Amino acid sequence: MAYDPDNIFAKILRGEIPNDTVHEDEHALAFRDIHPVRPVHVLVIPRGAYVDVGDFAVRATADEIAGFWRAVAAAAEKAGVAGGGYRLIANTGANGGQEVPHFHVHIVGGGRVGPMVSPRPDRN
Ligand code: DGP
Repeated sequence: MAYDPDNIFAKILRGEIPNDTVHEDEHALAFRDIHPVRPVHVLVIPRGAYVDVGDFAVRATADEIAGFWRAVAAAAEKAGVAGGGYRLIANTGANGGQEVPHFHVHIVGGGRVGPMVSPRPDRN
C-alpha cells in the first residue's frame, strides 16, 4: 500500500491539525488519542512516512527505528504509566483494525488494562 500523505496523522505532523502532545523529538511525536479507551491513551508516530510496522521495519533507518522506540518509552514515562505498567498496541492492516495508515503504537494504561483482546472478535 502506498503512503497517503493526506492521512490524519500526516496532517498532525505538518501542524495542520492540533494535538495534545505528550512527547516529541526528532524521530517521533506522541499525543493523546482523541477517543481514549483507557485513562491514559497515547499514540506514538514516527515523523517519517510509513504505512505500518512492516513498512517501517523495511524502509526506516536504524536511527529512526531506535529513536521511535526510545520515544515510546519516553512517552510512557511522561504520561505517568511507566511505573505501574501499560500495554502497547499496533493495529496493522484491515484484519488488525488499523484505521489511520501511518504507523503508530497505542500506549494504553492508567490502571489495569484488562484482557489482551476481546474473547469474541465478531463483537469488535
Ligand atoms: P488505529 O485503529 O490503530 O488506526 O487507531 C487510530 C487512532 O487514532 C484511534 O484510536 C483514534 C485516533 N485518532 C483519529 N483521528 C485523530 C485525531 O485527529 N486526533 C487524535 N489525537 N487522535 C485521532
